[in-house]
Formats: sequence, structure tokens, C-alpha cells
Amino acid sequence: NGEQAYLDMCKHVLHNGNKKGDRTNTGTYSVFGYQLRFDLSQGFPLLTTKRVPFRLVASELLWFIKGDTNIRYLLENNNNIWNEWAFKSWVESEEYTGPNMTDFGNRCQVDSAFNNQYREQMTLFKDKVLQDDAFAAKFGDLGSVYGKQWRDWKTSQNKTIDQLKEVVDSIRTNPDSRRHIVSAWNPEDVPSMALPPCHTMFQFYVANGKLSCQLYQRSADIFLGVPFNIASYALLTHLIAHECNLEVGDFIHTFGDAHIYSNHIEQVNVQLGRDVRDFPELILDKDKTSIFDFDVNDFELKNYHPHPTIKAPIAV
Ligand code: DHF
Ligand code: TMP
Repeated sequence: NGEQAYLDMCKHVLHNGNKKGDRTNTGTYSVFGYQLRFDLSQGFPLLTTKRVPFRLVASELLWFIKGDTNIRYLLENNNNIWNEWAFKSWVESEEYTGPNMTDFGNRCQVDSAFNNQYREQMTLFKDKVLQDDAFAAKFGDLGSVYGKQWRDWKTSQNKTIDQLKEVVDSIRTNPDSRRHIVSAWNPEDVPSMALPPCHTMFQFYVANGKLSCQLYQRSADIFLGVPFNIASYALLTHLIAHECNLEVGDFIHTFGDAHIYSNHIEQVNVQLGRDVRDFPELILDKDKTSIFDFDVNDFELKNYHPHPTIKAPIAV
């Protein structure tokens, strides 16, 4: 199935990747340009060679679909995947008076005393985002990231564009169109984002009653980010197909800079030593019709039997 293609990509990057420095000072093996294809009718592409927490993938996608850019919703759903990027703007702000957190991502991996300080500050930060509305509005927000651009793109005429709603309408009313596109890359807003969008634009395609989706990802953390990104766009394609009365076709994942961080190599090799199992099946609550009505409990995965979790540090 498609998982073997993901593992082949890992091997390809380890063997042929350029050794390349990066913004986070971690170091990577990197290739430019690569493509994966998953036939969604053959199972839901949640990797089985390590456990991928579907609950976190689903709540992140619902957060984008709501147009939300504040990590408070994620924290309320016990989802911590975006904390570091909100925390970074907090500890770099004038209002922060705690211990110096410069370069916390790298320092907490090598200095255990610092790691304790960091964890303490992160806990205080999360509590404050959850409890203090004014603080959350200021420091829980990641800026004009995915949710904002998908649902509330600001035009030069001071209007807004709901790209997601428009693309669903265009798939429904004009399936043959070659313009079913959503872009998260807004050059004017890039400087004000906690992290400029990695999944930058996607396009839908309808043929033979099936909905396909292709994503262009400009930058891809193959071990940590990509398994989430595959599952997230597969889920989005299922939701839109459901609303438009279509079956699911292919998810095509096209990459710009696809990299394996130097501190993920051992983990990737563990994963490469495991045998691929069947993909699970996704069941949607059929009573929901619009993609804007779903919540986390409306998704069910059947027959997901992955190999165990593999932990790795994330580059901040
Ligand atoms: N930065 C970097 N360097 N790589 C990323 O993949 C990335 N992804 C972001 C934001 N910034 C990023 C948003 N998506 C995890 C997965 C996806 C994600 C952020 C984090 C992650 O840490 N996954 C862990 C499990 C985390 C958990 O259980 O809380 C994993 O093992 O998959
Ligand atoms: P960059 O902005 O310097 O490219 O760093 C972003 C890093 O985050 C890079 O390693 C790619 C990774 N990433 C993903 O792989 N998937 C995601 O969904 C996100 C948000 C980030």
C-alpha cells in the first residue's frame, strides 16, 4: 500500500539527501521535489509502522476548518502540537519576566536543569492561555496562519474570502473546473505568522464520481510532520467528498524541501525495520452533511493496529 512509498521516501532521503543546515540549527538530510500518491479507496493512510495519534490530527484539522488560529482550542482538546510556536512569541515579548528562554528548543535537549525550567514555564503558559481571556487573545494566537487564510482571507478591498466554503461550492456546482484551489500562502501576511505555512496550497479534482486532492508542501519534516499532514489531508478529502456526494479518489502529496532532521535518523531506522500493516478504515457520522458541522467524536477508525510510538524531539 501507500505506506511503502513513504518508507521508500525515507530511504531515498537518507541515501541521496543533501546534508543541509537549517533555520533551527539542527541540520537535515534534504531533497527538493518528491511525490507520494495514496489511493484513499484502499484504506485510510494513517501510518502503521509507528502509532500516529489520529485524535490530534483530527482536532488540528477541525481547528483549521473553524478558522481558528488560537491554541486555546487545541489545549481544550488536549492537543499540544502547536504550543512551542505560541510560547516562543510569549517568551520573546516585553511582558515575559521569567527565566531567559532564548533557543529553548535546542537548550532543553542538552541541559536538564534548563529543561526543568522550560517545562515549568510551559505549564504556566498553558494554564494562562486556558484561563485568562486577554492573555489568550494576545499570546495564544499564532497570527494569520492556516485557519485565517482558509476561511477569512483579507482582500485589498477590505472584504474577506472564505476559500474553503467557495471550494466546496465549486466542487459541487462545477466539478470539472480546474480552479478548485485553496492557498494558505499569503505573501503579505507571511512576516506576521508564527510559522509561515508549510502546507501552502491544495487543489481538488473530480473524475468518475471520485474526489482527489493534491497538496503542495513547501517544507516537510518527514519523520514528525509528514505522517500528520498525510492523514490530515486524507481526512479533509473524505469530509469534502462526503458533503459533495462523491467517493474518495487519490491524495497526491507533492513536496518542496523534504528533509529528515539529523536527530531523527535513529528513529527513522527503527521505523524502516518494521513491517507494513493494512491501513485502517475511516467511518464518518453519516448524519452530518456539511464539513463545518463535524466534531472529533464524529470520526471513527476501524482496524488500526500500528507498531508502537517512536518519540523524537521537534525542531523549533
Ligand atoms: N516544526 C517542525 N520542525 N516539524 C514539524 O513537523 C512541525 N509541525 C508543526 C509545527 N511545527 C513544526 C505542526 N504539526 C507534532 C506533529 C505535527 C505537528 C507538530 C508536532 C508532533 O510532535 N508529533 C508527535 C506526537 C506529539 C504528541 O503526542 O503530543 C509524534 O510523535 O507524532
Ligand atoms: P521552516 O519554516 O523553516 O521551513 O520550518 C518549518 C518546519 O516544520 C519544517 O521542518 C517543516 C515542518 N512542518 C511540517 O513538516 N509539517 C507541518 O504541518 C508544519 C506546520 C511544519
